[in-house]
Amino acid sequence: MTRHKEALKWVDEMAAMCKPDEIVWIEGSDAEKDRLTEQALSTGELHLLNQEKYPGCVLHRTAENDVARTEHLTFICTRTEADAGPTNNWMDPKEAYAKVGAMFDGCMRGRTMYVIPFIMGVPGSPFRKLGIELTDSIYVVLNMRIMTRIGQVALDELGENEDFTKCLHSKGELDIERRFILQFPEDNTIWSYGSGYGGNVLLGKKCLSLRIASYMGLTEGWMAEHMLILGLESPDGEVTYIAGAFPSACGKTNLAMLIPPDSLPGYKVWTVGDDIAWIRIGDDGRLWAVNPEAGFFGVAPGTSAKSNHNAMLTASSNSIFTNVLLTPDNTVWWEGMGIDAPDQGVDWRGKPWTPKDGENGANANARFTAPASQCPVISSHWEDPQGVPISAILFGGRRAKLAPLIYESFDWQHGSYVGATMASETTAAATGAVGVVRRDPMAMRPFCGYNMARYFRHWLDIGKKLTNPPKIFHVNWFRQDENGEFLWPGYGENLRALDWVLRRCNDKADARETPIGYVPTKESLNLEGLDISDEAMDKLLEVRGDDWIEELDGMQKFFDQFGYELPAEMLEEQQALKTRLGRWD
Ligand code: OXD
Ligand code: MN
Repeated sequence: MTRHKEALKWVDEMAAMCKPDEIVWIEGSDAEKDRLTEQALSTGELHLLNQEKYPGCVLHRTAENDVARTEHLTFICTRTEADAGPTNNWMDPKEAYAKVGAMFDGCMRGRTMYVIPFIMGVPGSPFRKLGIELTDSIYVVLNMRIMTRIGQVALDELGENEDFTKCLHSKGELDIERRFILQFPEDNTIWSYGSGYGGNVLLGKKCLSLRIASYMGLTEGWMAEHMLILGLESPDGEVTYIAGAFPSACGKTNLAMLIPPDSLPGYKVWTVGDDIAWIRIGDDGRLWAVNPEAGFFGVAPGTSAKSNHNAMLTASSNSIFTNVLLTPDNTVWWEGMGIDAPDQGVDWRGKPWTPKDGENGANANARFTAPASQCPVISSHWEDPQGVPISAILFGGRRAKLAPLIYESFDWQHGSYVGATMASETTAAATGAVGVVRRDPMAMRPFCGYNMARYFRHWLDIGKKLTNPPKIFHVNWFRQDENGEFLWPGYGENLRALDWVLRRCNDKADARETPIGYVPTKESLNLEGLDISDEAMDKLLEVRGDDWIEELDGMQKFFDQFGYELPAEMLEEQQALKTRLGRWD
């Protein structure tokens, strides 16, 4: 337990509201994990997988209506609506506490309340943040155990008076009509009711490390970003760190663990993080980034030995699979796993399944939760308390048209504009239609804990303080030809774009200046050993003025909603792009 008076008082108060039969403080030991796993196996909350093939692995199925983040039920609860801004759902904190407090009232009767002290970041790091999550779900405890650092180690950091984020979760009735994910940035508090899906309930992840942390970053002068972090080792052995913001389910985990193609010998990619970066200005005027998480909560469908062999290896032991297909030999399978479907199985809903049914065996947003330490290419700096220095930032999304394979922004301000006007086709990571283009600035639209116009301001302000800013690039692995075929092979071949980034950082690669930024000349990309036609390369690097002029409309509409709060620099960049496009043919 702890001598932290405020924590004890808060746990008492929440217990008085939720009325659990029992309260259990989580210590983080292996014996505790085994005990909880046994218990969850006995109730069917977890299913034990084939321990020879998947040692230490279990399977969980969420409720059918609860398989992805629910953005329409996610609220930023600040005193004024303007503080949440036009891209967030807002609820008055008083109303939110009253409304959802009534749902929490008595919700843990007959259940146990687990108290999970946790650290985002590494113990002893000046950049770590502490939280305590109260939950009635063993699945949550076991996931938090992988994704964060829990138990005694966190209590030790908490001491008697350290600040912590108060995180309260209950599965409630798992009724979508009674589901709310509430962030109270001004109170350093999160309330999540009625869900059992990872992004809604592992409160250290999206809710704390992005929504609450972005607000902390604003007030404390740092940035919480939806970014992977990787170290790219070049043939001369030097490692350059790159951070990349991509919307959910756009391949961050794959890029973070990329395996270089044989035709580009001597390169290595080291994984620092696959989803979240906390970034600060170092004494050297550079940006330094840490990964606050301890595990990966990756999308299973599409993950294969070909697309991400390292993720397959990482998740082959001590991992939790959610909403995948269960095979007759008690292992897991999903669409795009790169191996034939079994003749039959039990699908993510728990129903008998055969490939002939014509339905997916795994949910499109099925996940694996795996310890980062098991990743074969984990960086030796992934737990460095100071983080790693960032030389380049990538923005990217899914765009069938428009954006070239890669381009470089002119400077930090222009790069911030490129990030602010990012758009992507939606994926299954959140409920709602898939494949619709929506603006997703810096891939943070669902995760920014305050008014996004002020978030843009924060980006611009940070840039002004950097004496050695990273270069900012935009990439698009998803451009298609007229027949809807992807033009770029992706996966390991994405290294060719990273290699160009590296050489641009060292002034060793050519580019042509276009209205949108510097685009590689064909010759400046290393295409050695890649089977791609000249015509495809031309299309991949094409900047079509008409398409961009059309895009300006969408960008302007997006900006308009922020009114006077939008930083003037953004409009300046928008106008400058318009002018450059006017001169371009
Ligand atoms: C995630 C997401 O789970 O972005 O990382 O949805
Ligand atoms: Mn994410």
